[in-house]
Amino acid sequence: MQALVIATYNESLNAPRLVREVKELMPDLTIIVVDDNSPDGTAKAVKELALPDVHVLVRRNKRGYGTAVRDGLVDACKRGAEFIATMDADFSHEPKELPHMFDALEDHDLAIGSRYVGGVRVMNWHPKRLLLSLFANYYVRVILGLKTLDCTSGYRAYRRELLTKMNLKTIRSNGYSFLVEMLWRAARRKASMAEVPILFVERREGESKMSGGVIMESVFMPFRLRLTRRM
Ligand SMILES: Nc1nc2c(ncn2[C@@H]2O[C@H](COP(=O)(O)OP(=O)(O)OP(=O)(O)O)[C@@H](O)[C@H]2O)c(=O)[nH]1
Ligand SMILES: [Mg+2]
Repeated sequence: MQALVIATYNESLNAPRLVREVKELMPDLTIIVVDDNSPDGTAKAVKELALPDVHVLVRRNKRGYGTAVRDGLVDACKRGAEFIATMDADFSHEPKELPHMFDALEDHDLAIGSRYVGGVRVMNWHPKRLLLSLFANYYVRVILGLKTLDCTSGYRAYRRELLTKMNLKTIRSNGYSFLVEMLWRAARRKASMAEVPILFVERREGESKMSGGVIMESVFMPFRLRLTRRM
């Protein structure tokens, strides 16, 4: 069984459309939307689609991207999914790439939808944002010794066996750091990883959740991961 986890916060303009599009493309896919009680009614809008195998987990308040994805992954495992993908709700990750992500899991433990493999593919990003992302990726590769060109892409697919080895309960980072920590844990468990080329498109609807706190977490977290390994 294959599943998809989508974290949402105030995505009522995007999430129902995305879920419908993905279901048209892959009718048998189980979709788990993890919403933090969005004031704009995202959860209700997805539930109203009343599509088969679409589940909405509503958490009481806004607790961040990382823990939302983690809760979704745990839920997907409980439901018996073998291959589990994650994507953003805002159409930055194109549904048509999803089958390629699952295909890559046939011979890998982890598939990363990569903006930077074989050249840079991002649309409508301010150059400052692109530079920040490229720098952040270089930074974590150097400090953590990761080989992946796109360490902060949230478009991914994991094999269940890998997730069960990764001890998700103890993951503490929450923003982009969550993505880096997941990669680090996978690398330490000798996971085989595929970078699947994707085109990343900046969101059209809804507001950005990029914040100073998220950036600061990303600056310190790679050091924390290295230090805890030493201890
Ligand atoms: N459940 C939950 N989802 C979140 C939270 N923060 C962000 N998300 C969702 O996580 C996904 C990624 O967040 P984005 O805001 O798109 O992050 P980004 O792509 O780096 O930045 P922008 O697209 O510029 O806003 C989206 O589907 C968001 O709705 C949160 O606190 N809780
Ligand atoms: Mg986005």
